[in-house]
Amino acid sequence: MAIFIRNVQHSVIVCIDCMRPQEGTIGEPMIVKREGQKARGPREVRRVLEEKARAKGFDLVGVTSARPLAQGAIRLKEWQEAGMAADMIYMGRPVELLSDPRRLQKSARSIVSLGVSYYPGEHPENPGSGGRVARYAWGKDYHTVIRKRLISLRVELEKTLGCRIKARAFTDAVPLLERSAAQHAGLGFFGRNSCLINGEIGSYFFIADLILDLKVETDVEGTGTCGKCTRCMTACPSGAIKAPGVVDSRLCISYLTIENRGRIPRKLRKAVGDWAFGCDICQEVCPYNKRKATVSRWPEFSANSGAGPYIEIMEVLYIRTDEEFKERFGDTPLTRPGRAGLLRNCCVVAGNVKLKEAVPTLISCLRDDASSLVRGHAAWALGKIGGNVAEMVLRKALEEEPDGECREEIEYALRSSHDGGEEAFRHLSMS
Ligand code: B12
Ligand code: SF4
Ligand code: SF4
Repeated sequence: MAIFIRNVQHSVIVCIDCMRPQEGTIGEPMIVKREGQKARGPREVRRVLEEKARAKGFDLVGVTSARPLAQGAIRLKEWQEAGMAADMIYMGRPVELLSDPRRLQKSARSIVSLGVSYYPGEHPENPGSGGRVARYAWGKDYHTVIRKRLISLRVELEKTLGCRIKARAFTDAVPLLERSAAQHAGLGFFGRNSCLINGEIGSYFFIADLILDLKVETDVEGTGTCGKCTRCMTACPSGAIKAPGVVDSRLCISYLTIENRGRIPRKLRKAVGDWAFGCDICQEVCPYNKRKATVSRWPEFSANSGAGPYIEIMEVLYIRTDEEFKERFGDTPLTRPGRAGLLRNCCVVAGNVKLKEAVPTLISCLRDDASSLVRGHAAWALGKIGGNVAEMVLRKALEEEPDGECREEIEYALRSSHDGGEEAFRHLSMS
Protein backbone atom coordinates (compact mmCIF):
# COMPACT_ATOMS: atom_id res chain seq x y z
CA MET A 1 0.00 0.00 0.00
CA ALA A 2 1.36 3.43 -0.87
CA ILE A 3 0.92 6.65 1.04
CA PHE A 4 2.37 10.10 0.52
CA ILE A 5 4.86 11.74 2.76
CA ARG A 6 5.45 15.37 1.96
CA ASN A 7 8.44 17.54 2.44
CA VAL A 8 8.63 21.21 1.53
CA GLN A 9 10.13 20.72 -1.91
CA HIS A 10 8.10 17.83 -3.26
CA SER A 11 5.98 14.87 -2.38
CA VAL A 12 7.42 11.41 -2.22
CA ILE A 13 5.38 8.26 -2.40
CA VAL A 14 6.53 5.58 0.01
CA CYS A 15 5.32 2.05 0.54
CA ILE A 16 4.02 1.88 4.10
CA ASP A 17 4.95 -1.79 4.33
CA CYS A 18 8.64 -1.42 3.46
CA MET A 19 8.86 2.41 3.74
CA ARG A 20 10.86 2.56 0.50
CA PRO A 21 10.33 5.56 -1.79
CA GLN A 22 8.25 4.82 -4.89
CA GLU A 23 8.34 6.63 -8.23
CA GLY A 24 6.47 9.89 -8.79
CA THR A 25 6.87 13.39 -7.41
CA ILE A 26 4.87 16.54 -7.86
CA GLY A 27 4.94 17.54 -11.49
CA GLU A 28 4.88 13.91 -12.60
CA PRO A 29 1.33 12.78 -12.19
CA MET A 30 1.10 9.04 -12.05
CA ILE A 31 -1.36 6.44 -10.92
CA VAL A 32 -0.15 4.12 -8.17
CA LYS A 33 -2.62 1.32 -7.72
CA ARG A 34 -2.95 -0.25 -4.33
CA GLU A 35 -2.57 -3.98 -4.08
CA GLY A 36 -5.60 -5.75 -5.51
CA GLN A 37 -7.14 -2.46 -6.59
CA LYS A 38 -8.71 -2.02 -10.01
CA ALA A 39 -7.94 1.03 -12.14
CA ARG A 40 -10.81 3.50 -11.86
CA GLY A 41 -12.38 4.94 -14.98
CA PRO A 42 -13.62 8.55 -15.32
CA ARG A 43 -17.15 7.50 -14.34
CA GLU A 44 -16.05 5.75 -11.18
CA VAL A 45 -13.84 8.71 -10.30
CA ARG A 46 -16.88 10.97 -10.73
CA ARG A 47 -18.89 8.75 -8.39
CA VAL A 48 -16.19 8.76 -5.72
CA LEU A 49 -15.80 12.53 -6.09
CA GLU A 50 -19.53 13.10 -5.58
CA GLU A 51 -19.58 10.91 -2.49
CA LYS A 52 -16.52 12.50 -0.89
CA ALA A 53 -17.43 16.08 -1.76
CA ARG A 54 -20.95 15.71 -0.35
CA ALA A 55 -19.53 14.15 2.80
CA LYS A 56 -17.29 17.21 3.19
CA GLY A 57 -20.36 19.45 3.10
CA PHE A 58 -20.23 20.76 -0.47
CA ASP A 59 -23.79 21.43 -1.65
CA LEU A 60 -23.12 21.31 -5.38
CA VAL A 61 -20.69 19.15 -7.31
CA GLY A 62 -19.94 19.36 -11.01
CA VAL A 63 -17.16 18.63 -13.45
CA THR A 64 -16.11 20.11 -16.75
CA SER A 65 -13.10 19.48 -18.91
CA ALA A 66 -10.07 21.77 -18.59
CA ARG A 67 -10.63 23.32 -22.02
CA PRO A 68 -10.55 27.11 -22.46
CA LEU A 69 -13.81 28.83 -21.55
CA ALA A 70 -14.49 30.25 -25.00
CA GLN A 71 -17.87 31.96 -24.50
CA GLY A 72 -16.86 33.46 -21.17
CA ALA A 73 -13.67 34.77 -22.81
CA ILE A 74 -15.65 36.75 -25.39
CA ARG A 75 -17.87 38.31 -22.75
CA LEU A 76 -14.91 39.04 -20.52
CA LYS A 77 -13.10 40.84 -23.34
CA GLU A 78 -16.11 43.06 -24.02
CA TRP A 79 -16.44 43.77 -20.31
CA GLN A 80 -12.78 44.69 -19.98
CA GLU A 81 -12.86 46.87 -23.09
CA ALA A 82 -15.84 48.78 -21.74
CA GLY A 83 -13.77 49.63 -18.64
CA MET A 84 -16.12 47.65 -16.37
CA ALA A 85 -13.25 46.01 -14.51
CA ALA A 86 -12.63 49.45 -12.91
CA ASP A 87 -9.31 49.42 -11.03
CA MET A 88 -9.18 45.65 -10.41
CA ILE A 89 -5.80 44.97 -11.98
CA TYR A 90 -6.25 41.20 -11.68
CA MET A 91 -9.42 41.45 -13.80
CA GLY A 92 -7.57 43.35 -16.51
CA ARG A 93 -5.15 40.49 -17.11
CA PRO A 94 -5.08 38.87 -20.56
CA VAL A 95 -8.32 37.10 -21.40
CA GLU A 96 -6.36 33.98 -22.44
CA LEU A 97 -5.07 33.71 -18.88
CA LEU A 98 -8.42 34.24 -17.18
CA SER A 99 -10.25 31.79 -19.41
CA ASP A 100 -7.77 28.92 -19.72
CA PRO A 101 -7.35 26.57 -16.75
CA ARG A 102 -4.22 25.09 -18.31
CA ARG A 103 -2.51 28.42 -17.86
CA LEU A 104 -2.91 27.80 -14.14
CA GLN A 105 -1.90 24.16 -14.25
CA LYS A 106 -0.31 22.74 -17.34
CA SER A 107 -1.32 19.15 -16.65
CA ALA A 108 -4.98 20.07 -15.98
CA ARG A 109 -7.56 17.64 -17.41
CA SER A 110 -10.67 18.43 -15.39
CA ILE A 111 -12.16 21.27 -13.39
CA VAL A 112 -14.17 20.17 -10.40
CA SER A 113 -16.56 22.96 -9.53
CA LEU A 114 -18.11 22.91 -6.09
CA GLY A 115 -20.84 25.04 -4.59
CA VAL A 116 -21.04 25.95 -0.90
CA SER A 117 -24.15 27.70 0.37
CA TYR A 118 -23.18 30.59 2.63
CA TYR A 119 -26.71 31.82 3.23
CA PRO A 120 -26.81 32.79 6.91
CA GLY A 121 -30.41 34.01 6.96
CA GLU A 122 -32.17 37.34 6.45
CA HIS A 123 -30.85 40.67 7.64
CA PRO A 124 -32.43 41.73 10.91
CA GLU A 125 -33.54 45.36 10.98
CA ASN A 126 -30.70 47.88 11.25
CA PRO A 127 -30.36 48.86 14.91
CA GLY A 128 -29.77 52.40 13.61
CA SER A 129 -26.05 52.62 14.12
CA GLY A 130 -25.10 49.59 12.04
CA GLY A 131 -23.21 49.29 8.78
CA ARG A 132 -24.79 46.53 6.73
CA VAL A 133 -22.60 43.57 5.74
CA ALA A 134 -23.30 41.39 2.69
CA ARG A 135 -24.27 37.87 3.66
CA TYR A 136 -21.24 36.16 2.20
CA ALA A 137 -19.10 38.02 4.73
CA TRP A 138 -21.00 37.46 7.98
CA GLY A 139 -18.80 34.58 9.05
CA LYS A 140 -15.17 33.54 8.86
CA ASP A 141 -12.92 34.20 5.89
CA TYR A 142 -14.25 31.78 3.27
CA HIS A 143 -10.95 31.62 1.38
CA THR A 144 -9.27 29.87 4.29
CA VAL A 145 -12.26 27.84 5.43
CA ILE A 146 -13.09 26.40 2.01
CA ARG A 147 -9.50 25.84 0.92
CA LYS A 148 -8.88 23.62 3.95
CA ARG A 149 -11.80 21.40 2.99
CA LEU A 150 -10.73 21.36 -0.67
CA ILE A 151 -7.29 20.14 0.30
CA SER A 152 -8.65 17.45 2.56
CA LEU A 153 -11.02 16.42 -0.25
CA ARG A 154 -8.06 15.99 -2.57
CA VAL A 155 -6.23 13.90 0.04
CA GLU A 156 -9.28 11.66 0.44
CA LEU A 157 -9.60 11.28 -3.30
CA GLU A 158 -5.96 10.24 -3.50
CA LYS A 159 -6.47 7.72 -0.71
CA THR A 160 -9.63 6.22 -2.13
CA LEU A 161 -8.51 6.19 -5.75
CA GLY A 162 -5.01 5.11 -4.79
CA CYS A 163 -3.31 7.57 -7.08
CA ARG A 164 -1.27 10.74 -6.96
CA ILE A 165 -3.38 13.70 -7.98
CA LYS A 166 -1.85 16.98 -8.94
CA ALA A 167 -4.39 19.60 -8.04
CA ARG A 168 -4.89 23.31 -7.66
CA ALA A 169 -7.41 24.18 -4.97
CA PHE A 170 -8.92 27.64 -4.62
CA THR A 171 -11.95 29.82 -4.23
CA ASP A 172 -12.08 33.41 -5.43
CA ALA A 173 -8.31 33.63 -5.33
CA VAL A 174 -6.89 32.92 -8.77
CA PRO A 175 -7.44 34.47 -12.19
CA LEU A 176 -10.02 32.09 -13.67
CA LEU A 177 -13.61 32.71 -14.74
CA GLU A 178 -15.06 30.62 -11.94
CA ARG A 179 -18.68 31.31 -12.83
CA SER A 180 -18.16 30.26 -16.43
CA ALA A 181 -16.42 27.05 -15.38
CA ALA A 182 -19.17 26.35 -12.87
CA GLN A 183 -21.88 26.91 -15.47
CA HIS A 184 -20.14 24.42 -17.79
CA ALA A 185 -19.90 21.99 -14.87
CA GLY A 186 -23.68 22.16 -14.40
CA LEU A 187 -23.84 24.17 -11.17
CA GLY A 188 -26.32 26.67 -12.52
CA PHE A 189 -27.16 29.35 -15.07
CA PHE A 190 -26.26 33.04 -15.35
CA GLY A 191 -28.94 35.28 -13.96
CA ARG A 192 -29.52 38.83 -15.18
CA ASN A 193 -27.68 40.01 -12.07
CA SER A 194 -24.72 38.00 -13.46
CA CYS A 195 -24.72 35.63 -10.48
CA LEU A 196 -24.77 31.92 -11.05
CA ILE A 197 -28.16 30.61 -9.98
CA ASN A 198 -28.88 27.05 -9.05
CA GLY A 199 -32.47 25.85 -9.37
CA GLU A 200 -32.29 24.06 -6.00
CA ILE A 201 -30.43 26.53 -3.76
CA GLY A 202 -30.57 29.92 -5.50
CA SER A 203 -27.44 32.07 -5.79
CA TYR A 204 -26.14 32.53 -2.24
CA PHE A 205 -23.29 30.09 -2.75
CA PHE A 206 -19.53 30.27 -3.15
CA ILE A 207 -17.87 28.59 -6.05
CA ALA A 208 -14.78 26.55 -5.17
CA ASP A 209 -12.52 24.74 -7.59
CA LEU A 210 -10.17 21.82 -7.81
CA ILE A 211 -8.22 21.70 -11.04
CA LEU A 212 -7.12 18.11 -11.46
CA ASP A 213 -4.70 16.25 -13.70
CA LEU A 214 -7.20 13.39 -13.59
CA LYS A 215 -9.80 12.55 -16.19
CA VAL A 216 -13.20 12.75 -14.56
CA GLU A 217 -16.55 12.22 -16.25
CA THR A 218 -18.03 15.61 -17.07
CA ASP A 219 -21.50 16.94 -16.35
CA VAL A 220 -23.98 18.59 -18.66
CA GLU A 221 -24.00 22.39 -18.71
CA GLY A 222 -26.19 24.27 -16.28
CA THR A 223 -29.43 25.55 -17.75
CA GLY A 224 -32.24 27.70 -16.46
CA THR A 225 -33.82 31.02 -17.15
CA CYS A 226 -34.88 34.29 -15.56
CA GLY A 227 -37.95 34.24 -17.77
CA LYS A 228 -39.49 37.70 -17.95
CA CYS A 229 -38.16 38.76 -14.56
CA THR A 230 -35.97 41.88 -14.41
CA ARG A 231 -36.29 42.62 -10.68
CA CYS A 232 -32.57 42.81 -10.02
CA MET A 233 -32.02 45.31 -12.81
CA THR A 234 -34.77 47.54 -11.46
CA ALA A 235 -33.75 47.18 -7.82
CA CYS A 236 -30.03 47.91 -8.21
CA PRO A 237 -29.71 51.29 -6.50
CA SER A 238 -26.81 52.50 -8.64
CA GLY A 239 -27.86 51.21 -12.05
CA ALA A 240 -24.83 48.91 -12.20
CA ILE A 241 -26.54 46.13 -14.17
CA LYS A 242 -26.09 47.61 -17.60
CA ALA A 243 -27.56 44.70 -19.56
CA PRO A 244 -28.65 41.18 -18.63
CA GLY A 245 -25.61 39.51 -17.02
CA VAL A 246 -23.39 42.57 -17.34
CA VAL A 247 -22.34 44.39 -14.18
CA ASP A 248 -20.33 47.60 -14.42
CA SER A 249 -18.00 47.40 -11.42
CA ARG A 250 -17.48 51.17 -11.46
CA LEU A 251 -21.09 51.54 -10.32
CA CYS A 252 -21.48 48.42 -8.20
CA ILE A 253 -21.68 49.00 -4.43
CA SER A 254 -19.90 45.71 -3.88
CA TYR A 255 -16.92 47.01 -5.85
CA LEU A 256 -17.07 50.50 -4.34
CA THR A 257 -17.00 49.19 -0.76
CA ILE A 258 -14.68 46.20 -1.14
CA GLU A 259 -12.27 46.28 -4.07
CA ASN A 260 -12.05 50.03 -4.61
CA ARG A 261 -8.97 51.47 -2.92
CA GLY A 262 -9.78 55.12 -3.53
CA ARG A 263 -12.60 57.53 -2.92
CA ILE A 264 -16.22 56.48 -3.40
CA PRO A 265 -17.38 58.89 -6.13
CA ARG A 266 -19.58 61.51 -4.49
CA LYS A 267 -22.44 61.00 -6.90
CA LEU A 268 -22.60 57.32 -5.87
CA ARG A 269 -22.43 57.76 -2.10
CA LYS A 270 -26.16 58.09 -1.57
CA ALA A 271 -26.77 54.82 -3.43
CA VAL A 272 -24.47 53.03 -0.96
CA GLY A 273 -27.19 53.53 1.69
CA ASP A 274 -26.25 51.63 4.82
CA TRP A 275 -24.03 49.03 3.07
CA ALA A 276 -20.67 49.07 4.85
CA PHE A 277 -19.34 46.00 3.10
CA GLY A 278 -20.64 44.52 -0.16
CA CYS A 279 -24.22 44.54 -1.40
CA ASP A 280 -26.90 41.86 -1.72
CA ILE A 281 -29.78 43.80 -3.23
CA CYS A 282 -29.77 42.10 -6.65
CA GLN A 283 -29.81 38.73 -4.90
CA GLU A 284 -32.36 39.65 -2.23
CA VAL A 285 -35.00 40.49 -4.81
CA CYS A 286 -34.36 37.35 -6.83
CA PRO A 287 -37.32 34.95 -6.73
CA TYR A 288 -34.94 31.99 -6.83
CA ASN A 289 -33.45 33.10 -3.50
CA LYS A 290 -36.82 33.99 -2.04
CA ARG A 291 -38.02 30.47 -2.72
CA LYS A 292 -34.90 28.36 -2.44
CA ALA A 293 -32.26 29.88 -0.16
CA THR A 294 -31.61 27.50 2.71
CA VAL A 295 -29.32 28.22 5.61
CA SER A 296 -25.71 27.11 5.18
CA ARG A 297 -24.62 23.91 6.89
CA TRP A 298 -21.12 25.31 7.44
CA PRO A 299 -20.89 26.67 11.00
CA GLU A 300 -18.06 28.98 9.89
CA PHE A 301 -20.53 31.02 7.83
CA SER A 302 -23.12 31.55 10.55
CA ALA A 303 -23.89 35.07 11.76
CA ASN A 304 -22.22 34.60 15.14
CA SER A 305 -18.94 33.17 13.87
CA GLY A 306 -17.66 36.45 12.41
CA ALA A 307 -18.68 40.07 11.92
CA GLY A 308 -22.39 39.24 11.54
CA PRO A 309 -25.06 41.24 9.69
CA TYR A 310 -24.00 44.70 10.96
CA ILE A 311 -20.84 46.33 12.18
CA GLU A 312 -21.11 49.12 14.74
CA ILE A 313 -20.28 52.32 12.86
CA MET A 314 -18.96 54.20 15.87
CA GLU A 315 -16.81 51.29 17.01
CA VAL A 316 -15.22 50.91 13.56
CA LEU A 317 -14.61 54.64 13.18
CA TYR A 318 -12.40 54.57 16.27
CA ILE A 319 -10.00 51.98 14.83
CA ARG A 320 -6.82 53.95 14.26
CA THR A 321 -4.15 51.31 13.64
CA ASP A 322 -3.74 48.29 11.38
CA GLU A 323 -3.01 46.15 14.45
CA GLU A 324 -6.36 47.02 16.05
CA PHE A 325 -8.07 46.42 12.70
CA LYS A 326 -6.47 43.00 12.34
CA GLU A 327 -7.39 42.09 15.86
CA ARG A 328 -11.03 43.03 15.27
CA PHE A 329 -11.57 41.64 11.76
CA GLY A 330 -8.48 39.45 11.13
CA ASP A 331 -10.23 36.15 10.40
CA THR A 332 -13.14 37.60 8.41
CA PRO A 333 -13.52 38.78 4.78
CA LEU A 334 -13.86 42.36 6.06
CA THR A 335 -10.09 42.84 5.94
CA ARG A 336 -10.30 43.06 2.13
CA PRO A 337 -10.73 46.86 1.79
CA GLY A 338 -8.16 47.47 4.52
CA ARG A 339 -8.63 49.65 7.58
CA ALA A 340 -8.92 52.92 5.65
CA GLY A 341 -11.37 51.37 3.15
CA LEU A 342 -13.70 50.05 5.85
CA LEU A 343 -13.63 53.34 7.76
CA ARG A 344 -14.31 55.19 4.48
CA ASN A 345 -17.40 53.01 4.01
CA CYS A 346 -18.57 53.59 7.57
CA CYS A 347 -18.26 57.37 7.09
CA VAL A 348 -20.48 57.13 4.02
CA VAL A 349 -23.08 55.09 5.93
CA ALA A 350 -22.98 57.54 8.86
CA GLY A 351 -23.60 60.40 6.41
CA ASN A 352 -26.38 58.58 4.61
CA VAL A 353 -28.29 57.59 7.73
CA LYS A 354 -27.48 60.98 9.33
CA LEU A 355 -26.11 59.35 12.42
CA LYS A 356 -25.95 62.30 14.83
CA GLU A 357 -24.38 60.21 17.62
CA ALA A 358 -21.44 59.62 15.31
CA VAL A 359 -20.48 63.32 15.11
CA PRO A 360 -17.79 63.16 17.86
CA THR A 361 -16.31 60.02 16.25
CA LEU A 362 -16.34 61.61 12.81
CA ILE A 363 -14.62 64.68 14.24
CA SER A 364 -11.95 62.41 15.68
CA CYS A 365 -11.52 60.80 12.21
CA LEU A 366 -11.24 64.21 10.56
CA ARG A 367 -8.65 65.46 13.04
CA ASP A 368 -6.65 62.39 13.94
CA ASP A 369 -6.83 59.72 11.27
CA ALA A 370 -3.57 59.12 9.41
CA SER A 371 -5.41 58.36 6.16
CA SER A 372 -6.56 61.25 3.97
CA LEU A 373 -9.16 58.87 2.52
CA VAL A 374 -10.77 58.56 5.95
CA ARG A 375 -10.44 62.26 6.74
CA GLY A 376 -12.08 63.21 3.42
CA HIS A 377 -15.03 60.86 3.85
CA ALA A 378 -15.45 61.90 7.48
CA ALA A 379 -15.71 65.50 6.27
CA TRP A 380 -18.37 64.49 3.77
CA ALA A 381 -20.38 62.71 6.47
CA LEU A 382 -20.17 65.74 8.78
CA GLY A 383 -21.40 67.91 5.92
CA LYS A 384 -24.35 65.58 5.39
CA ILE A 385 -25.27 65.47 9.06
CA GLY A 386 -24.80 69.22 9.37
CA GLY A 387 -25.16 71.33 12.49
CA ASN A 388 -23.11 74.12 14.07
CA VAL A 389 -20.48 71.93 15.68
CA ALA A 390 -19.82 70.05 12.43
CA GLU A 391 -19.52 73.31 10.54
CA MET A 392 -17.11 74.80 13.05
CA VAL A 393 -14.90 71.73 13.02
CA LEU A 394 -14.90 71.62 9.21
CA ARG A 395 -13.78 75.26 9.03
CA LYS A 396 -10.92 74.63 11.40
CA ALA A 397 -9.93 71.44 9.54
CA LEU A 398 -9.83 73.34 6.26
CA GLU A 399 -7.10 75.60 7.66
CA GLU A 400 -4.98 72.67 8.80
CA GLU A 401 -5.55 69.94 6.21
CA PRO A 402 -2.38 69.28 4.15
CA ASP A 403 -3.98 67.03 1.49
CA GLY A 404 -5.49 68.68 -1.60
CA GLU A 405 -8.24 66.12 -2.30
CA CYS A 406 -9.19 66.13 1.31
CA ARG A 407 -9.41 69.93 1.39
CA GLU A 408 -11.71 69.72 -1.61
CA GLU A 409 -13.95 67.28 0.32
CA ILE A 410 -14.03 69.68 3.28
CA GLU A 411 -15.01 72.59 1.06
CA TYR A 412 -17.76 70.50 -0.46
CA ALA A 413 -18.90 69.42 3.01
CA LEU A 414 -19.06 73.03 4.14
CA ARG A 415 -21.22 73.88 1.16
CA SER A 416 -23.60 70.98 1.76
CA SER A 417 -23.66 71.66 5.49
CA HIS A 418 -24.81 75.19 4.60
CA ASP A 419 -27.59 73.69 2.47
CA GLY A 420 -28.94 72.00 5.61
CA GLY A 421 -26.81 68.85 5.24
CA GLU A 422 -28.54 67.89 2.04
CA GLU A 423 -26.57 67.24 -1.08
CA ALA A 424 -28.23 67.45 -4.46
CA PHE A 425 -28.50 63.83 -5.60
CA ARG A 426 -27.85 63.87 -9.25
CA HIS A 427 -28.05 61.26 -11.95
CA LEU A 428 -26.09 58.15 -10.96
CA SER A 429 -24.75 56.99 -14.28
CA MET A 430 -21.00 57.30 -14.83
CA SER A 431 -21.42 58.22 -18.43
C1 B12 B 1 -14.44 40.58 -10.13
C2 B12 B 1 -15.49 39.97 -9.26
C3 B12 B 1 -16.45 40.81 -8.73
C4 B12 B 1 -16.62 42.26 -9.20
C5 B12 B 1 -17.33 42.24 -10.58
C6 B12 B 1 -18.60 41.38 -10.59
C7 B12 B 1 -19.05 40.94 -11.95
N1 B12 B 1 -20.34 40.69 -12.06
O1 B12 B 1 -18.26 40.78 -12.86
C8 B12 B 1 -17.43 42.85 -8.03
C9 B12 B 1 -16.49 43.43 -7.00
C10 B12 B 1 -18.45 43.91 -8.41
C11 B12 B 1 -18.08 41.59 -7.45
C12 B12 B 1 -19.24 41.60 -6.72
C13 B12 B 1 -19.82 40.46 -6.19
N2 B12 B 1 -19.29 39.23 -6.14
CO1 B12 B 1 -17.68 38.73 -7.09
N3 B12 B 1 -16.28 38.06 -8.10
C14 B12 B 1 -15.48 38.58 -8.98
C15 B12 B 1 -14.55 37.54 -9.59
C16 B12 B 1 -13.17 37.68 -8.96
C17 B12 B 1 -14.48 37.61 -11.12
C18 B12 B 1 -15.84 37.80 -11.83
C19 B12 B 1 -15.64 38.03 -13.29
O2 B12 B 1 -14.97 37.26 -13.93
N4 B12 B 1 -16.19 39.11 -13.83
C20 B12 B 1 -16.04 39.42 -15.23
C21 B12 B 1 -17.35 39.17 -15.95
C22 B12 B 1 -17.20 39.40 -17.43
O3 B12 B 1 -17.63 37.83 -15.73
P1 B12 B 1 -19.02 37.27 -15.17
O4 B12 B 1 -19.74 38.29 -14.39
O5 B12 B 1 -18.75 35.98 -14.51
O6 B12 B 1 -19.79 37.19 -16.52
C23 B12 B 1 -19.91 36.01 -17.20
C24 B12 B 1 -21.23 35.94 -17.83
O7 B12 B 1 -21.44 37.08 -18.58
C25 B12 B 1 -20.97 34.71 -18.65
N5 B12 B 1 -21.86 34.43 -19.71
C26 B12 B 1 -21.46 33.73 -20.74
N6 B12 B 1 -22.47 33.58 -21.56
C27 B12 B 1 -23.54 34.16 -21.07
C28 B12 B 1 -24.82 34.30 -21.55
C29 B12 B 1 -25.75 35.03 -20.83
C30 B12 B 1 -27.12 35.22 -21.35
C31 B12 B 1 -25.39 35.62 -19.61
C32 B12 B 1 -26.40 36.39 -18.83
C33 B12 B 1 -24.08 35.46 -19.14
C34 B12 B 1 -23.16 34.72 -19.88
O8 B12 B 1 -19.65 34.87 -19.16
C35 B12 B 1 -19.00 35.85 -18.39
C36 B12 B 1 -17.62 35.39 -18.09
O9 B12 B 1 -17.62 34.26 -17.23
C37 B12 B 1 -15.27 36.20 -9.17
C38 B12 B 1 -14.31 35.04 -8.84
C39 B12 B 1 -13.71 34.48 -10.10
N7 B12 B 1 -12.41 34.32 -10.11
O10 B12 B 1 -14.42 34.21 -11.04
C40 B12 B 1 -16.09 36.62 -7.93
C41 B12 B 1 -17.51 36.03 -7.81
C42 B12 B 1 -18.17 36.17 -9.14
N8 B12 B 1 -18.15 36.93 -6.85
C43 B12 B 1 -18.97 36.36 -6.07
C44 B12 B 1 -19.81 37.04 -5.16
C45 B12 B 1 -20.45 36.21 -4.06
C46 B12 B 1 -20.02 38.42 -5.29
C47 B12 B 1 -21.09 39.28 -4.58
C48 B12 B 1 -22.42 38.57 -4.39
C49 B12 B 1 -20.52 39.76 -3.23
C50 B12 B 1 -21.41 40.73 -2.49
N9 B12 B 1 -22.50 40.29 -1.88
O11 B12 B 1 -21.10 41.90 -2.41
C51 B12 B 1 -21.19 40.49 -5.56
C52 B12 B 1 -22.25 40.24 -6.64
C53 B12 B 1 -22.36 41.37 -7.59
C54 B12 B 1 -22.87 40.90 -8.95
N10 B12 B 1 -24.13 41.15 -9.23
O12 B12 B 1 -22.08 40.32 -9.71
C55 B12 B 1 -19.04 34.86 -6.33
C56 B12 B 1 -20.33 34.56 -7.10
C57 B12 B 1 -20.98 33.23 -6.78
C58 B12 B 1 -22.22 33.02 -7.63
N11 B12 B 1 -23.12 32.19 -7.13
O13 B12 B 1 -22.38 33.58 -8.68
C59 B12 B 1 -17.71 34.62 -7.14
C60 B12 B 1 -17.79 33.53 -8.18
C61 B12 B 1 -16.63 34.29 -6.11
C62 B12 B 1 -16.69 32.83 -5.63
N12 B12 B 1 -15.66 32.04 -5.91
O14 B12 B 1 -17.65 32.40 -5.04
N13 B12 B 1 -17.38 40.49 -7.79
S1 SF4 C 1 -24.37 44.08 -5.86
FE1 SF4 C 1 -25.71 45.86 -5.45
S2 SF4 C 1 -24.83 47.52 -6.65
FE2 SF4 C 1 -23.89 45.63 -7.40
S3 SF4 C 1 -25.18 45.01 -9.14
FE3 SF4 C 1 -26.05 44.02 -7.33
S4 SF4 C 1 -27.62 45.45 -6.57
FE4 SF4 C 1 -26.31 46.58 -7.97
S1 SF4 D 1 -34.04 38.81 -10.00
FE1 SF4 D 1 -35.07 37.95 -11.80
S2 SF4 D 1 -33.87 38.69 -13.52
FE2 SF4 D 1 -32.60 38.96 -11.71
S3 SF4 D 1 -31.38 37.12 -11.59
FE3 SF4 D 1 -33.19 36.74 -10.34
S4 SF4 D 1 -34.66 35.75 -11.75
FE4 SF4 D 1 -33.05 36.68 -13.00
